[in-house]
Amino acid sequence: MSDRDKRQDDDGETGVIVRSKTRTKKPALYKVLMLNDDYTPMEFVVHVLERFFGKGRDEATQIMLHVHQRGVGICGVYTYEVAETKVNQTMDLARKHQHPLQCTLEKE
Ligand code: TYC
Repeated sequence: MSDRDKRQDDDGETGVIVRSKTRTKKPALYKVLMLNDDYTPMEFVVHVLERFFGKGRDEATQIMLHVHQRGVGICGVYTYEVAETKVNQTMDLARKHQHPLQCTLEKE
């Protein structure tokens, strides 16, 4: 008998044990993608990756250079609300500094 079933069966009654929902679904994951452009300073992109994506300077620089050279790169993989927050934080700061940096979500 599962722990969940035991918890369901503590009412002192005899009879049917209700098997309630014990299976949980893993949440869907989303990639946050950064797109290259010709104007956003490299240092700004590295700063965003450190500040909002928790990267150290070396990894942030590697991701930035990957995007610069290949056109697109992955900043990280998160559940929907976390990914959406990071996209919004990135776009808000870029807008504030008048950089055209673009960041999007893609379902894994
Ligand atoms: N291509 C930009 C430059 O040469 C740098 C850059 C890198 C911009 C990554 C955006 O997502 C980006 N200044």
